[in-house]
Amino acid sequence: MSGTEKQQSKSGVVAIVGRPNVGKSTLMNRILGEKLSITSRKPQTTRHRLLGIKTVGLSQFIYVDTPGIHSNVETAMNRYLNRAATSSMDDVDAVVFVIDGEKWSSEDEAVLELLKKQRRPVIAIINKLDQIGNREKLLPMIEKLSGQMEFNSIIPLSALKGQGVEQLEKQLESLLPEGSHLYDEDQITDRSERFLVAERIREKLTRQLGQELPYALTVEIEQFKEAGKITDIAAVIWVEREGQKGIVIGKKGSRLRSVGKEAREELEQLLGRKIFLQLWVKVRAGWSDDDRALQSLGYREDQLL
Ligand SMILES: Nc1nc2c(ncn2[C@@H]2O[C@H](COP(=O)(O)OP(=O)(O)OP(=O)(O)O)[C@@H](O)[C@H]2O)c(=O)[nH]1
Ligand SMILES: [Mg+2]
Repeated sequence: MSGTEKQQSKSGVVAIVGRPNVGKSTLMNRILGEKLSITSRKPQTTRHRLLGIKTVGLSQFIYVDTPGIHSNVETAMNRYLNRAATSSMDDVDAVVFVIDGEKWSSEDEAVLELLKKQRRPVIAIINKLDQIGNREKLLPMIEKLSGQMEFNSIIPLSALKGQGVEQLEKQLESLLPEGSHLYDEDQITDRSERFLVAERIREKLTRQLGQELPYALTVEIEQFKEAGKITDIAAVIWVEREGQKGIVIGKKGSRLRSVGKEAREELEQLLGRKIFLQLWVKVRAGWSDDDRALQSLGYREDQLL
C-alpha cells in the first residue's frame, strides 16, 4: 500500500449455523474470549439469536449465534428455534457452517440443503478436532464436503481447545466488506444484562437436570434492581406440569439451591457485583406450544433478524 492511501475500516455480519449440539456457541465464545452464549451437552441449548461483537483494530466482526436447526417441529418452540436460525442466514456477509467431525446426520444434510440455496460465502468448520483420534479420518470428510457445494474454505477446528480458530478468523477477515463500525469497539453483545442473567440460570438448569426437563422450562426475570452494593434479582422458572416443578425444586429444595448457588457465583463474575438471587418455580401449562405464551416469555418475532 502506498503511503498516501488510507486504510479503510471493515465491518461485517457472520452467521454461525448448524444442527444442534455441534459446538456453535462454544465456537462463538472461544472467538470472543468470553462466555457469552450458554452451552451444554444437550441439544437445543441455544434458543435465541445472540450477537457477539469483536473489534480488532479496523475490523469489526458481528457474529450471530443461532439455535441448532433441527427436524423435530412438533411444538411452537421447535418452530421458533428453526425460524430464528434460518432467518439469521439472510442478509449476512458470511456463514460459518459448523459440523461435528465425528458424526454427520440427516440434520446436517438438511442444513447443507439450505446453504446450497443461498449465495453468501460459506466456511465449513469440522469441529471437535480434539476428539478425532485419527487425523486421516479428516480427508474423506473434507472430500465429501467439497463435493457437496462450493465452500469458501473448509477448516478443521476445536472450539473447545482453540486449534484452528485463528485460521477461521483470518479467513473471515478477508470476507468482511469495507464500511464503518456499527458498534463501539468495547461492546460485546446487543443483549441486556437481564437477558444474559436469565440465560445463565437456564444453563445451570439445563446442565443439572435430566434429559427431558430442559425442554419444558424457561426462565423469566421478574426483578432486577440495584440495592446499594447488591443487585437484587428474582427469576421465575416456568415449567409445564406440577410434577416437573417438584423435580426442579428437588428433595427439600436441594436441586433449586444447587442451581441457585452455581448461577449466583457465575453471575457475580459476569456482572462484577454482589448478587442476591431468588428463584421461584411456577407452572404454566403448555407454554412451549403456545405462540402467545412464547411471545410473553421473550421468544419474540422482533428478536429475529
Ligand atoms: N470435545 C469437544 N467438545 C466440544 C467442542 N465444541 C463444543 N463441544 C461440546 O459440545 C457440546 C455442545 O456445544 P454447544 O456449543 O452448546 O453446541 P451448539 O451447537 O451451540 O448447540 P445448540 O445451541 O443446542 O444448537 C458441549 O458439551 C460442548 O462442550 C470441541 O471442539 N471439542
Ligand atoms: Mg448453542
